[in-house]
Amino acid sequence: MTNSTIKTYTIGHYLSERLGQIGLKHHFAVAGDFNLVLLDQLLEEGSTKQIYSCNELNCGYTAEGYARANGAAAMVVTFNVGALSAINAVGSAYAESQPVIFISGGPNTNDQGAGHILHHTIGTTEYGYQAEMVRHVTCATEVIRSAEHAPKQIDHAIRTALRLRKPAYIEIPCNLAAAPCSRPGPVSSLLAEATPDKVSLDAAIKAACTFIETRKNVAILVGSRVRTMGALEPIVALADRIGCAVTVMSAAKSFFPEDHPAFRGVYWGEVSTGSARDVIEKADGVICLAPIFNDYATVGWQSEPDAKNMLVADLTEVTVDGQSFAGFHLGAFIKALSEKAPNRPASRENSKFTPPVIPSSAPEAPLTNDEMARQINAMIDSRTTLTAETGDSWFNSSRMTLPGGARVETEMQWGSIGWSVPAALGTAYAEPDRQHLLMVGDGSFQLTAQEVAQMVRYEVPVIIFLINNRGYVIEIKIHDGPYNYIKNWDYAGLMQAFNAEDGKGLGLHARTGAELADAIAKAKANKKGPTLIECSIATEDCTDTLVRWGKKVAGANGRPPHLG
Ligand code: DPX
Ligand code: MG
Repeated sequence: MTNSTIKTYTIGHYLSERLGQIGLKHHFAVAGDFNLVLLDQLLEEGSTKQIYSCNELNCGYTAEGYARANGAAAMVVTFNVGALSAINAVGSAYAESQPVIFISGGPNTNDQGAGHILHHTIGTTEYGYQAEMVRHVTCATEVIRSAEHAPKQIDHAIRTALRLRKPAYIEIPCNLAAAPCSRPGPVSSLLAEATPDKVSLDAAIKAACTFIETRKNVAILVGSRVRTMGALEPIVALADRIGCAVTVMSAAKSFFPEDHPAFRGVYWGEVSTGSARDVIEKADGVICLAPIFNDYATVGWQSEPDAKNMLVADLTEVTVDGQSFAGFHLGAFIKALSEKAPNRPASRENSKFTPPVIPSSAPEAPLTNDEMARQINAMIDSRTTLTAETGDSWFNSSRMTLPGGARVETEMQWGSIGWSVPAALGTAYAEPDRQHLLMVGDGSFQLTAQEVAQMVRYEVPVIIFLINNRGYVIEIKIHDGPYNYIKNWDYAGLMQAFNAEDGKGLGLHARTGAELADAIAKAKANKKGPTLIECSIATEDCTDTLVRWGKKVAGANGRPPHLG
């Protein structure tokens, strides 16, 4: 049924139409009796396609990955048993600044406050606790109680999520999903950025120009939250205007074109690439665009630009020379600054960029981490998205050389292993015309492996590099113990189980460079499903940057408590 032929317009239809209006083409779901009627409404209105996940954690990560590529996403789960599983993924969306609309079915309104004990709940008679839990990982929490108020509550959640780039929660009782409801008004009030406060923006630009003018050695440091801007052109325009060197943080790999002449590498303290460390540590003025300086990014608090030398432009505020300005979004600030900023080319003129070289090995030699990373890097073109899971895949992706247009997705703030398999699937749904590569370690894969079955089901050709190094190697380097070693699986063999009678997924083994090259050729030809290439490498074989970084992070974790 299409929207115009719907006879009775319902709350579920309203939500469905809004999701389509904000630019979603899919929503992700796991069915359960508290959301079945809602799922019917979403199918009936039909603005977005319903895609199923194996479980709610995966559903959330798929939505999170989709939002990265599409700007926003929606997921639908059932009450408690579904939603509580999804909270980890919604935490990721919060930490990584992704507007995921988190929709849960809820108990029948007649059971609320009636002293009834319901299935799927903790067995008490009050049902507000799910919304209370979710409140901490969302920017708006709306529990629908009537058809009359539903439109404004749904709009409030969606508008807040889009403006703040954070997840928002909507709970719809199972007996209200099909309740008659008014039709939506124009969507523009949900989409539009709030009009920038021009006075505040002008003051911020004036302060930023003074900051740049009064520094000799200015550089730009790009942080991961610029992802929320979508396009990179404004950042390039700013770099061109100032004429300075540009570096990216590790979580912001690919958020500045590496083939741009101002690019100087990844700034990650002592594990930086190119001349990024020199550029940032010599600068007396660092323009930080939406950075997150957490313990991982600062290599255990060792490397953070000096606060007095920093201008920090975050999503909704700018801090410069001790003053703070708000009332406009990052994009508006960058655009305005790129029209007014003074020229300060010293950092670019006095530095060079030599891309890291990843060593190769003989084709018949046992596969090494270097040879694997080198071959994956060679596959990356301007239409490739590489998703890199927490683990050595971070350090491998960090040292890759990217053509303009290539994209790397990591989850360095939340860092929850298992994220990447469903997230890469979400990214691939959103951008079917790109090539999707995934690097995931054996330990991480074991958390969410079953989502590969959805890649088979929906014929999504993600190429998965499963790095089988027999354990949690990043943890081994930070703090070793028996808990870092895992049960080995026949990862490539799993594909046969996921294919069952009709799937077209491919599972391949690579134990040498030649086998990997052969597997990559087969993967590229397989357009009707995922290809999982199990890359077997030795446990001790990892990037040297991981080892150096791991020691510092272990030191930071091991600091004794301050007493008194
Ligand atoms: C853990 C991590 O095999 O990658 O390259 O071998 O390290 P590497 P693997 O995928 O192992 C990942 C492992 C166990 N972190 O080294 S990073 C702790 C952890 C986490 N997230 C969750 N649980 C535990 N990051 C959900
Ligand atoms: Mg591993």
